[in-house]
Amino acid sequence: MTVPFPAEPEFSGALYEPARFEGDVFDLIVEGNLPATIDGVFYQVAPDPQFPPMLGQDIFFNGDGCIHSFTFQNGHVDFRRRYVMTERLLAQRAERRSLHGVYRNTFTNDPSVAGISNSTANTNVVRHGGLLLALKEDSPPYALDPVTLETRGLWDFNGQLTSATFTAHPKIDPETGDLLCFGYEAKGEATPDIVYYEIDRTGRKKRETWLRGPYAAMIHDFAVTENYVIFPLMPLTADLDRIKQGGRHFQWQPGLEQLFGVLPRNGEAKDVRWFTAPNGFQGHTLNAFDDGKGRVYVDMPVTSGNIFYFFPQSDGRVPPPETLKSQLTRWTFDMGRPGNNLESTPLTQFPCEFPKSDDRYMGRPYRHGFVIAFDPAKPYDGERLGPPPFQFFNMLAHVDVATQKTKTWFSDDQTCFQEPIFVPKSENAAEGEGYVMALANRLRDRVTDLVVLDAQHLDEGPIATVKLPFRLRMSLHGSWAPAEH
Ligand code: V55
Ligand code: FE
Repeated sequence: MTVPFPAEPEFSGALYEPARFEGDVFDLIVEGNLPATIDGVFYQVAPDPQFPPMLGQDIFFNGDGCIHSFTFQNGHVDFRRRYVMTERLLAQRAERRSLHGVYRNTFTNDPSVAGISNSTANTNVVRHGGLLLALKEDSPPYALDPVTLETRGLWDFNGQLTSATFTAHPKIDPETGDLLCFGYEAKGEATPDIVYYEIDRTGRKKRETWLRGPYAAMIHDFAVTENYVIFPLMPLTADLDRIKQGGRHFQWQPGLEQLFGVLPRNGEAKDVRWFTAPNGFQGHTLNAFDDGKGRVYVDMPVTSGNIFYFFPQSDGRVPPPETLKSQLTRWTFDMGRPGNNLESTPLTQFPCEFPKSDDRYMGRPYRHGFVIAFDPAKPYDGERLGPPPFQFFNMLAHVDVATQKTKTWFSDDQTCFQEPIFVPKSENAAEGEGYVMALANRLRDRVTDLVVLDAQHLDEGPIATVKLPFRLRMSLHGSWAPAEH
């Protein structure tokens, strides 16, 4: 018998109540006009705990990864949802209960799962080398069948992966199709080691560079330009003693600066330069590029303090979310001069996250960014829905980073958007010409839609709404994989 989930915000409400199902819907109902030329698959992943937490509470980041695929062909959309059959989920299913304790702390797990992978495969999903990779930054990827979503198992790139970990935010080089990726805590729990890899489109490792940070810290996302790799070390540090004592993997450090390691792509550890900026929370990277003369530009939302309330500072404190200031920021690193030559310029004034650009311009000069944003002045049905939940975003936004002109779309007083993706209109369409797709969780109606908008006219609202006949749980990242025919 599986008991109810705890009545905690992490497990309740229309966003966070676990959904737990697997299934298929053939030919979803579509309202509006879905272009028949959209041809490919939108993959996406939600942390979705199979069982109530062993310790009676848990954080969102520790849920079992469940993959969504939306397959677009000839104006039709088919849906599939499957759990990643991780070693840890299989062990839980055999016992019909959770066997896992504190997030990224294997010392708190049930002894029966010692020695099996701790990965939940719950953070991002990308297609590479004929496989679908489900990613969690504490572990190697899981490989899945891109069509059936059946789990093949942990994937070490045919023995080429030398690190204990692999990022959830790899990039694809638009010229070569190479997978540009890294691991942090790469030699094991709380180690300051970082590795950078380039793996070609057939799965062959072309580059491997090892370096060490001054301390072990979360490096959730990163950036790659034509000539440089940028590692943002967040003021969230890992400490093996704390972990061994059963504590949290990460702790916010209000006294630490934002740290950036900048590595020439063809360089070695001795070539890394470290830049710092005042304490703050480095978010996901929108895009980055360099000018060929040593100036490196990295665009990302930056927040004035700790967003991750579940990784408090040592005295247990977390700032109330409404006291934090957040904006899309352009960092400029000058590699041509010695010293801490790092400037920051705001690109927008409103809080936003889950940024995506046109992948064909990854690491190259670009203009178009797509984000989800929060406008607290817009109507919200707090009477029925309670206070806005963690990661509540009520708008989709298009930011032209050249002109800083922004177009937004607000749906209604119950809708929370998930990370948008950009789908080019055709292979050769101009940058940013295409569609933006995003899941829209209708909190009051307890259903989820997939909205499709013209990327250049977000303010006009969806051209098509793909209807799911149920609610999906809060999700994280995804990607577009064009049809291969
Ligand atoms: C993040 C999410 C994670 C994680 C570490 O959003 C960082 C950031 C879903 O898991 O393990
Ligand atoms: Fe992320």
